[in-house]
Amino acid sequence: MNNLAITPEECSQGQLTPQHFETAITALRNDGYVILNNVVDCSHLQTLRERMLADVASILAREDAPFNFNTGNVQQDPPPFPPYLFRDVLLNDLVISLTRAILGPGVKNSYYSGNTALPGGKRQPVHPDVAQLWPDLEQPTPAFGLVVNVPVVDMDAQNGSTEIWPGTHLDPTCSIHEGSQRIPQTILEPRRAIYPPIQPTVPAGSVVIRDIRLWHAGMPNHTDQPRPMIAMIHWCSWWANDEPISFPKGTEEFFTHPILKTNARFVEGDINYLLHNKAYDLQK
Ligand SMILES: O=C(O)CCC(=O)C(=O)O
Repeated sequence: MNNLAITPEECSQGQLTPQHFETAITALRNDGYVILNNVVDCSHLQTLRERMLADVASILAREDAPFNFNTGNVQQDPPPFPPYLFRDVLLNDLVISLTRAILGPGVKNSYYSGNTALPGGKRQPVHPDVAQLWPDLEQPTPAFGLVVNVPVVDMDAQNGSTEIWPGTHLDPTCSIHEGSQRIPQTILEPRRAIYPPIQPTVPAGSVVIRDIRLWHAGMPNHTDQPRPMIAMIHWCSWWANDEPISFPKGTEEFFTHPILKTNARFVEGDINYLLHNKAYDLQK
């Protein structure tokens, strides 16, 4: 069971029922992902959606637009300042209870960006965001990073819901030591026969948590509207390869949380959030 209907009581108490907690942890450990429905206020998403859809044109106007793999998917940060900062997005207690349970004490968020699937784009190659840390593992290691995706619109196969390959976070075949994070076709096909990929329907208000090693791909968006999706990364405390996120001075209090540390840099003045990403492995 990977898709959980979270109740208003769980949201208001900031705590999953023991049964939901157990199911979510088992899904994350065994399949590498879980979807929590109804955990983000839709009015918050509407505020984000209006701004993010308006921002798409400015990002695409860049000569060096930050496309990922191909021009169908662009890296798009949400506006990192009020009135666009929401606790149920950035510091969601239900999400944190799970990421803390998997990643241990000192869990930290070091990423606040997103992916926008553009109308008419191609699919991405299947890839993990970070592969196994060691080559030729006999046993996969425990999780060290979890991606927390917050779709800003309803997401399904029509508008390019992310394709995910359940269980592949435990596959030892590909490590960070390979030149490319693209999973070769010769590995994909046998895997497909064991456990084929899925493209889940994810209503706005849901959060998808996935092991950062899980194979996945951005998919074509067959509609005429961009599909923005926020991405955060929760890391175990000892992960050292992360960068602080820039937020404006004056928002320090917002990020105070008893469990999740936000790896933030609080800066004076405007944050040029539409300029800071770079293209990744782009083959036009
Ligand atoms: O936009 C998506 O659905 C996924 C994008 C992605 O996986 C990536 O750009 O690395």
